Parts: sequence; structure tokens; C-alpha cells
Amino acid sequence: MILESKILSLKERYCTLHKNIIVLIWYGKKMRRYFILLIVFTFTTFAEDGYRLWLRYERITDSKVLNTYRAYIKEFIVVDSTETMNVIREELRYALSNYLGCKVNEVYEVKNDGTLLCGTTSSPILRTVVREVKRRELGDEGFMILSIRINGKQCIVITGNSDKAVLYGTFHFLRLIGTHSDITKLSIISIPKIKIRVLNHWDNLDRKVERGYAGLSLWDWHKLPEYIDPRYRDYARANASIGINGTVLTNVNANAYVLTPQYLRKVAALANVFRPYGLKVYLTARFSAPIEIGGMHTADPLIPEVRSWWRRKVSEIYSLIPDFGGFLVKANSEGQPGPQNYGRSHADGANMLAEALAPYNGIVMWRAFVYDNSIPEDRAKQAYNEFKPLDGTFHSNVLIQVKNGPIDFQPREPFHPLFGGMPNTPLVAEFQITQEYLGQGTHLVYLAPLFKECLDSDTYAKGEGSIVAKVIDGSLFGHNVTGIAGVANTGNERNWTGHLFGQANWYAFGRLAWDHSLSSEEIAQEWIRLTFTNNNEFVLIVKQIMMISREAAVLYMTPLGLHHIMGWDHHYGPAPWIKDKHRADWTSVYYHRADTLGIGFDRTAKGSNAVAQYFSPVALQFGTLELCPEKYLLWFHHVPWDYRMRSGRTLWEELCYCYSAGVDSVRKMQRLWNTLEHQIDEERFDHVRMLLTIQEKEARWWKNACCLYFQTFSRRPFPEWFEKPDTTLEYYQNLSFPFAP
Ligand code: BDP
Repeated sequence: MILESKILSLKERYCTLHKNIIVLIWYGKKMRRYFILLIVFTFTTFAEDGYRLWLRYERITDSKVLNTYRAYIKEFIVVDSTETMNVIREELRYALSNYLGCKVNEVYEVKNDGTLLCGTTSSPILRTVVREVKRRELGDEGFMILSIRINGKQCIVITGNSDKAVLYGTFHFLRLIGTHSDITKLSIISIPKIKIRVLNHWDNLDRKVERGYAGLSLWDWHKLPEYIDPRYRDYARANASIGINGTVLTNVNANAYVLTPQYLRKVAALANVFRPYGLKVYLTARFSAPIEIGGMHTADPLIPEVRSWWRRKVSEIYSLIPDFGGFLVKANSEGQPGPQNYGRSHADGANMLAEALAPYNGIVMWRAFVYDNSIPEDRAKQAYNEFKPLDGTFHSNVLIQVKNGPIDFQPREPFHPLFGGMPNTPLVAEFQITQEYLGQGTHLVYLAPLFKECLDSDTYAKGEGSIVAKVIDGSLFGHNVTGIAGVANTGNERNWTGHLFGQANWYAFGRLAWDHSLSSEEIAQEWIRLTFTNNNEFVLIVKQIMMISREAAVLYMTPLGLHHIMGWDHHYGPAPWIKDKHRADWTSVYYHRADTLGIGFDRTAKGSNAVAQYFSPVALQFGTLELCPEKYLLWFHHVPWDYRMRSGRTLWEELCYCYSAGVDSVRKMQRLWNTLEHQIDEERFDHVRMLLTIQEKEARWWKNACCLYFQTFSRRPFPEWFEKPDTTLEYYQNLSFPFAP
């Protein structure tokens, strides 16, 4: 697989060279100096297109570091030749020779110091190394990396109870090398805190990706199952390297067609490629599939024929994909069919599928993202109202998948009240890695701080310390099946994610899914070192850019708890003026509620009382104007324009201040990035530089459009220090983007 990706990237490089040569031949002919061609050809550098992600395995140039590594890794042993062990073997061969600039041979016995030994805890050579207690602790996926002596020789051992665990350990070890970490005395034990760590691809069968900003879907359905794009392997490999162990291939707005025999064979082909990397395949199940592809007249989950249709379908799937993970379902939400079409509950629907999957250990991830415009209730409350009463009624292989916040992946939301609110049901936390509401394909926004903000939020469900992370890792309420999902940002663009820094968000999701206690800084640092360079100064600057980026986006888009004020439908750019649409809950005015008195959604007891869905003292804190964190102020309160903020500014001034600060932060990010010119390749430097130019322009657009619009309500002048918009509100309101992605 690595070979294939190497060939692929060579092909790419060849194309670049080819273009250069054509241009040069033209010049050469003109100047009759063909010999120059040869010289230039020889020195043409390879394209840095981002394809290799964080798995670049660049030659180590620091001689001190290199010498230590060469002393500690002279040869390697991979016990066994299972598919996964072969993957490990190949990865080590490729990575070590690249890193160390010399061949690291595979051997079959420990004879010398500096042997790296990879195998499961049950392999004869490692059986005595890991004690029984530890072995149990490691579970199925945990690994250990140890410096020990075997046959009197200095070895590094990577082990775990399964091949997959050893694979995770191998990638961890390679990460240590890539970040120039100390490997002289290793004693690492790492166990994933969450069991199901999945990407959700919102990919359609026509290869369009809903809310995707990185090209077409990676899955070339038309050519599958015969044609296996080498990229599938590289995709699996990238995921394994950060501990992601599942992928939902299809959009939550599902097409039943993927469940037809023709498509299931294509799915099976992908599953075969992913299997050695420990990556399980899941599909979205369209609730009305029995009608659409089964020729039935109903999809009522309580009708026996419907239930047996699903049982047969599931059995067919497992006959093709023995390790199929299960279904993800979006039901009775945004027009998707579901059990409520037949007067049945979400539990009736989920349990029917769960029953069909149970014999094969498959699971159902049933989404709680439901809201209905015809219900005269605050949208933020509806998922809780719907699902809370169902707590405890789901089968044990059903997990309820809850978005991080109660509305919809906004730049900032308070945590979803269902976290902590359903103690008897395992919950999957769903995050959006693709940046639908965070600048889409062109803004650099590092999302680890957003993920962490939710994971670290204290629900107080069982008193202080009941953080969201403990709800989803099962430790708070004692659940064994646990999960976390990220809506993928990948596509078929060469660099996978469109914006190079989108890679960092994929990376961060995987790392946090494995260990939510890692800090955003730690993860950023790792990613920068693996993606660019180990130069400390460089790392510090890029880390600074990343760490301010999310707050910057909140400030220039939706500061102080504002939310859902983006462009209609495509969600691109600001549009706080959206109103009078067929659904009130898809307009902006529904959420900001600005009027001449003030701005914000009153969700206190005087308003929608959404605060009551939180435990005490969170409910009190969110619900009391003076106690509410200002970052959530307008989420929970309708606040007068002259209200004094903690800064001493009035609310109106503070709003102007935040929008300005957001723009300033982007300018700072630009300045910082510009100091890095010549420190990395021109290609990636320019890519980010140009995208930052767009980001600055769009940050100004957000600031101007929003402040001009809200000024029509506040009727107050812009503060003196405010950089005045150079055009009118009408100008912004008349912009249209018929071809926005
Ligand atoms: C919204 C997206 C929409 C998705 C929906 C969901 O705009 O495309 O289908 O989320 O999560 O944010 O189902």
C-alpha cells in the first residue's frame, strides 16, 4: 500500500516535471540550448502537495537525534504474517529507512542490541514480557511500548493483545520518532478511552459530498468493486495511524440504494481494503429502504414483514462483510423518513434494526439530531424533549448519537443537555470536522479547542466532575459500548482536506477519540512536527496560529453566544437578515432576535426555559444574566444594548469589539505565517498564505455585514476605534452565491 501511494505521488511528481519539461523544451528550442534542459531537469524539486499527511517520515537531519535512533533501532522483528502484521512490517520498512536514511533489516531472532520487536502478547517470544493483569487491562486495542532486555540484548517491544493493537502501537512509536521524542527508556501503556471511533462521511453515491469542501467523495462507486483506488489504502492507513477504527461510508441523508446487492459488493470491496488496518465499515440505513428497494408498502417497524426484511438484509450484509460495524440512522429529521411516519417512536425504529444486527455484534448509532418546525418549541430543546423520555428503552446495541451542541455545529455552542440527561443509554458524541459553519474550505480554524470545550464541559449529572467526556467514555454511568463520531472533511483533492490545515482537524479528532485527556496544544504540536518540521521556533509560531484560530472564527462570525446567522442553504458567509422562509427555524432572526431593545434568545425561565434541561448549578449559571459566561450570553439571554459587560463596554460596543478582534486575530495569523516564508516548501507556504488572504477578507465581510445589520436595531454609532465598513448593508444583503459549494 505504501508502495502504491509512493507510485501515486511519483506519478504526481512526474506530471509536474512533465509540465516543466514541455515549457523548457519550448524555451530550449527557441534558444537552441537543449543541454540546459538536462541540468534543470536534474534539479527540479518534487511537489509538496500535502498528500502524505502526517505520515511523511522525513529523513532526520539532526545528527544527534539520528545517531541515537540508529543505535536503538538497528533491526526489527515482526512476529507472524497475518494481514495486519504484514501492514506493520511494510510500514516499518518504509518509515524506518526514510527516517534513518539507512536500511533497517528485518530479522527473526533477537541477537543484537537495538532490536525492535513487534508482536501480540500471546506470541511465544512476548508471552512472558507482559503480566496477566496488564494484559487484561490492555483490552483489545491497548498497546505497550517498552524498553527491555531480551536474551541480554537491548530491545524495544511493541505489543498488545491483538494485531490491531500492535498496529496502533507501531504508529505511536513512529510518531515518537517523527516528533524527535526520547526513545531510550520507553515505558508506555496506551488504551483508548472510547471504543467506537468513527468518521461519518456525508458522501452521496454520485460522489458529491454534502458539506464537503475537498472535492468529490473518495469512494469511486462507479468503478468499484473491481477497481481499487490505491487511495483507499492510504485512507485506511491514515485513520489507523490516529486510532480511528470505523468509517460510515454514506451520507446521513441516506440513499437506500447502497443496500442493494450491487452496492453491497462495492462496500465489501472497500471493507476488504480497510480490514488489515482495523477499520470497520458502517452504512447509513434509510428507514424507508424496505419500500424503496424491498418492494414493500410500508416501513412500519412494528410490522413483522418489515422486521424480517431488515433481518434478511442484515444477514446478506454479513455474508459479504463478516465484520460489518452496523448502521447509522438519521430518522424523522430534516425530511428523512423514520418510525414516526407510522406513529412509532425512535426506540421502536432503533430497536428493530438493533435486533437484526445483534446476532452479528453489530450496532445502531441512532441520531438525536431531530427538530420540527411545526412544533412550537425552541429548536434547542427539541432533541432533549424527544429522547429524554426514551432513556432506558433502547436495546443494548443501540447508541444515541448526539451533536456536541443543541443546535447544529455552530462555531460555539454550549454542550448538548442530553449529555448527562440519558444515564441509561450509551451516547455517541458527534463533532463536525468538515467546516460547514467555520469558514468551509478556506478558513484556517483548528478545531481541537472546540472539541475539547465540549468534552471538558461539566454536566454535573452526578455532581461536580461529570464532564461530557466521562459520559461518552462510559465511565460516568458504567457503559461498555462507547463511541465518538466526526463528520469527515476528506475528499479526492490531492491534500485530502482542501485546506492543508484541515488535516490537523482530522488528526485532532482521531487523537482525542483515542485519548480525550490530550490537550489541544499537545496535539497541534505533534501534527506540526509530523507535517512540517521539528524546528522549535517554527513549531511555536504555527502552534500560536492554530491556537488562536478557533476563537478568532467565533469572534468574527458569532461572538457572545450568537448562532445560526450564516448564509441561506449553502451556509456560506454572514446573513443575519435571513427571515420569512418556509421554516422559521432555518432563519437567522429566529436565533438572534435582535430588536431595538436588545439582542439574544431568551432561554431562561422567562423565555423558552431551555436552561432547565441542564443540571444544577449549570442551569442556574446559564440562566442568570450576571452568572452566565459571556461567551454564551446571547445564546441564553435577550440583553439590552446598553447592558454593561465585564469589560466595562456596553453590549453594543462589546459586539463591535468582538467582531473587530476577530478580524485582528486573522491579521495576526497572517503576520505570523508570513514570518515562515522560506522555512518550508514554497508550495505549502503559498497555499496557506493565499487562503489566509481569503480568510481575512471574509472575516471583514462577517464583521461589516453583521455590525451594519445589528446597528439597524441598536441605533447606536460605531465606536471611534471601529474600522468603518467601506460599503453599505444593502451591498452585503445583495450578494449572492449560486455556486457556493
Ligand atoms: C446540518 C447540515 C445538513 C446535514 C445536517 C445533519 O447543514 O447538511 O444533513 O446537519 O447533521 O448542519 O443531518
